[in-house]
Amino acid sequence: MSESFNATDYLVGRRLAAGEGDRVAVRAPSRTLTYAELDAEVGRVAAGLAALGVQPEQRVVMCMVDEVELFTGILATMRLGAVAVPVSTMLRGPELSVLVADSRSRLVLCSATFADVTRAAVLATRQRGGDVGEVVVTGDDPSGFGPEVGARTWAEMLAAGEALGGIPPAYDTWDESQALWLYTSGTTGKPKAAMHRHADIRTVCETYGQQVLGIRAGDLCLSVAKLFFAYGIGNSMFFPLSVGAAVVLEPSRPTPALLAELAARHRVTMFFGTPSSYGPLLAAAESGQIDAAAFATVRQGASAGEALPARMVNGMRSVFGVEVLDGIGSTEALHIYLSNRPGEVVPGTSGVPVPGYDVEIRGTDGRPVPDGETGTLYVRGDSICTGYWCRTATNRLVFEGEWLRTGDTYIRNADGTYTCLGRTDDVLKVGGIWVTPAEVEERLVAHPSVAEVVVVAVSDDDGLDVPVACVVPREGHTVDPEALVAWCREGLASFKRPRHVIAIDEVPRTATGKVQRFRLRELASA
Ligand code: 3SK
Repeated sequence: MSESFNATDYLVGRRLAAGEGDRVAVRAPSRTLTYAELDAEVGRVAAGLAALGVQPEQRVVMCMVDEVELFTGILATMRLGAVAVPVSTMLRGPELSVLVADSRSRLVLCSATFADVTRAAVLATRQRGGDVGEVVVTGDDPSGFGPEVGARTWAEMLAAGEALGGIPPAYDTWDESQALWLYTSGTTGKPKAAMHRHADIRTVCETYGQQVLGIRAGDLCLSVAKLFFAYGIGNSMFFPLSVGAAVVLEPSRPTPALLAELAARHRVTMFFGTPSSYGPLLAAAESGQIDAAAFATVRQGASAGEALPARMVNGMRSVFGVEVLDGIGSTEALHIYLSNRPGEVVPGTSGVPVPGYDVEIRGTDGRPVPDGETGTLYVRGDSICTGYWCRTATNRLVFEGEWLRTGDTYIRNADGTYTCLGRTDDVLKVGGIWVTPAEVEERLVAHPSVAEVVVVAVSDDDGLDVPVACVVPREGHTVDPEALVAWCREGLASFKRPRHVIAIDEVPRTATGKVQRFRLRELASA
């Protein structure tokens, strides 16, 4: 029999019961909320959602910036026993429509900035027979939606809740009840919702949050990844609230200058970045654009999304004095399951398993490989999602009993740490020899003309894989294919050199920051 458990009680209500309601929970540009104020606001939003007809187990899509409305919208939805579905704010109307229709959401919450995208998505969903009943938009002007969509404002939703006369009691959810669906496009490009239970939220807080990060009540968290990412919602909501700590929410895109300003102004203690943000931060400090002292109060940094190059781990330590724990997680696991530990960082590795998780590296025969041999990483632990919503065929491939097949190629080192070698499907065999794209990329990115590079396999005329480098040039440089191939010949075994080099404007990434190699493969084969 499942236990009664509601993640919103665990994250917010518990604090009030402990007499800690006056602690600060959220600092957003619009306002600062204590735990008592957050609890009251979550109650008001829950009443508004109930007034709009939201029932337990129904899904509520949220296309919103990181602000108080998204924060309380997620918590209120879970409190009602309904399922919060925060989605990427980078989507276009047709892409958002796919998620609204797929999740069978009858209500969409959106920030005013995404009114156009949401309007297009709702119209497209209805056109394909989807039943989106209501849209609620922040701000005070819903007129842009027009009469055919008919949105109401956030304030109108709250007023409808007040008219109901009181805050609805928290629904009696269980450990097993659905709480949060997060869409992941993965590297195949097809979005699917990873379904998470209320208990999964408690698991990630009590494992990575408390046993690896050691997050505590006095902490103030700042995350580059937004709340709609699994990485972001853990960093900015689950971990701080689970211990009575606070979070800084920032709706805009986090440039190095903005991150430095926020870190200094709020005296941030925990900073959560990604490899694509640590690079620009280091460059900005080195060029004098930001002052490294802005991060002086940060006691711990973390990184995920893709492997953090050793030079960035070392750079963050020497330039900012910040120890960064690189780790790997996934939307399916809700958060990080392999991570470096404070005081024991091994740069260039993903560290060791997080307590509560087991990992295995399996070869093509499905059996665990010995240390030092590469294979596909599998993970098991209590926060693994119950599956993808309505994706039976994919579920049968990805979830093998208790184990999740991550699709990442890993090696276990002699010291017990694990190193990421890229996606399982990315490793190439050139002339019968395995070539790891990461190795060729590391060489190319050391060239002064290269800002970013991704190496993919493309079939040649004989149907054999050859490495192709897709290069984003540094500002003020152009891509010189011959010079770059010569550079690789100089620094690598010749068979590893790219056979072609193409220039690209930017590296395409998934919502969680993973490189979409399939897109580059398409581009390189065209
Ligand atoms: O990509 C990752 O490493 C990750 C980490 C935490 C949560 C979600 C993801 C995708």
